[in-house]
Amino acid sequence: MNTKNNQLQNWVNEVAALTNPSEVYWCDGSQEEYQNFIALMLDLGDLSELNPDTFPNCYLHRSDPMDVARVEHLTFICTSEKDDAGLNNNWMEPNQAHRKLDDLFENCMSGRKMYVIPYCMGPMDSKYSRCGVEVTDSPYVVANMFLMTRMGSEALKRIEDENKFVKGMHSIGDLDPEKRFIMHFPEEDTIRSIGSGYGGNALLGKKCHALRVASWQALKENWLAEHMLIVEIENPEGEKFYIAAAFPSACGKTNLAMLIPPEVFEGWKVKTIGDDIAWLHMDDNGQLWAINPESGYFGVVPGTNEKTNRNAYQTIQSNAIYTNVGLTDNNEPWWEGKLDGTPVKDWKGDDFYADSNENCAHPNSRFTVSAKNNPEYSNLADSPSGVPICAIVFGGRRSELVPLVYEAKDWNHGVLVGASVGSETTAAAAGDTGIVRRDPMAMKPFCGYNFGDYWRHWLSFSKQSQNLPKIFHVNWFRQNDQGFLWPGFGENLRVLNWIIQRCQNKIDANKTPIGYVPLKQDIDIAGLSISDENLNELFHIDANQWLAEMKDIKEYFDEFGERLPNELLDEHSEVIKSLKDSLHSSQ
Ligand code: GTP
Ligand code: SPV
Ligand code: MN
Repeated sequence: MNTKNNQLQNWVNEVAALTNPSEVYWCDGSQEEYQNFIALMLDLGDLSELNPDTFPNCYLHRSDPMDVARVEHLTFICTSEKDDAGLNNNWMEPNQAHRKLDDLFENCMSGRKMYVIPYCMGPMDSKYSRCGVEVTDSPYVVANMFLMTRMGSEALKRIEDENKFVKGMHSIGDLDPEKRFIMHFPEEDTIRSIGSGYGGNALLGKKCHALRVASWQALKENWLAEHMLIVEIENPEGEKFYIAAAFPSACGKTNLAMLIPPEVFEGWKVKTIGDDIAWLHMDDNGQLWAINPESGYFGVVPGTNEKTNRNAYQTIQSNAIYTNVGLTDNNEPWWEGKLDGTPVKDWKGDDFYADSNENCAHPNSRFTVSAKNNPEYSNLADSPSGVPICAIVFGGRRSELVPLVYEAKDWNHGVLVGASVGSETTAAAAGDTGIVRRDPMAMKPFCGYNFGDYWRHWLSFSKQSQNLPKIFHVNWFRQNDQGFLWPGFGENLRVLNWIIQRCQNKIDANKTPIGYVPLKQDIDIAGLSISDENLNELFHIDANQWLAEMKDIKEYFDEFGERLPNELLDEHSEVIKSLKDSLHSSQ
């Protein structure tokens, strides 16, 4: 017996009987164990050591070149009713899915060891945290889970006491993309993933548990599991504000969570609570509180440097695992956007030449680090009650149309704003990049149930509370033929400052058909070289283009049929009406 909990012991025995590993190892989560796994992977050739003088305790992992990102077309939600998964998800009937996976998992670990990882998503002593156990045959997964979750003996103890945990079964299988599936059984608190060793496909605590399964639990238990960063902002007066923001994958969450204030913002302090996932609960006063279920970051490497984000750059100088970056002539990691070093190997390990048209690092290359590595880590990330959220910010990557920032008229309109998010696809998922798609609340790949029900759940909060956060939308990615109109990164604090002042009811705004837009004097541009023309462009709202956008959104909503809440359509009609009115009055 490895645990006194029968449910857990029986399940692990069952998985072992099916997958047939040579040995079963229960992880204790100690630093020593982590170092042993690193040594094992160095031995196996799964990792190589990076320059120990400049990048101490940092390692490079090269994944299979066919296994470099999430695979949305192979990700399924297996609910008994197809409609519960919704057309935002791929669906398979649960019995059929289990049969298919049983075949794939049968003997898949023979000759390999199986590792049992008990983990706790969220602070160990928080009532909002939820536990899980991932069983895997990948030492890389163990090492990543060590850096990113609270895993090991303490989590096991909580699981034994609660007798409740999400069961996650993972095997890299033979990495054949044809036999790759990431399947979720929310009604059974179960995840089964095979054929990939990469990120969100394999680190089951992250997207699979903390978003897809947790969003289902959150619906049943009246809370929210969201693809959101959580950031703490302190102004020079010493007032602290906590903002949660949902942007799609590779659209700026980690960077906003680790923001460095511009020089002219003297006295401002920004600290990170979380960079990817937030679990939100309402207290008796109707205030939303957020915890970050994770304790580490799996962040996009390309673009990270001392100028764009000094914190992120410092965070990955030691004790980091790099996946799919290139190498310099002195064995340092290298990627597009790195300001120094001479790259000589690309992410596949092939020779790299400066004049190559290929990428040196894979566009979805990632770093894994403990959150404690972050120089601006907030201790409140460990607070069992979380932090009180004053603003929720949605955003997307839109080279056209969408202004730098606007504020929703109220909560229900804010739900429309979130549900309408469109964003250009990125390398975080397999498939074409740069194509605008609807990504409601940045949850298209991560909502574990029908979006119609999800929007209804969001809307229900305005009936439960008078104290909800204000809702905003931002877009750091507007472009003209010269590139980005807005400098982004640290300068985004100028926009957050406006958001905070709106939350304090300190300033007025322009009421437009799509929401409140800043009065020009209220965005502090001191010390920023931005032309008036660009600034005007960033706040311009073209009613005709917005009418076309709203038509597109309506077509998308209509696909959800009966599950689509009427209130959302009402909000949509309101916006259309104001857009049309604005056109008439300007004629
Ligand atoms: P996931 O981990 O996939 O969920 O991504 P994320 O939302 O955390 O995105 P991240 O902060 O890692 O940024 C993704 C890419 O966008 C990186 O290449 C960044 O350099 C770039 N980026 C982030 N913020 C900004 C910004 O304000 N402006 C511009 N132009 N680029 C940005
Ligand atoms: C994302 O794609 O949103 C990520 C990376 O945060 S992964 O963990 O692979 O999902
Ligand atoms: Mn993410």
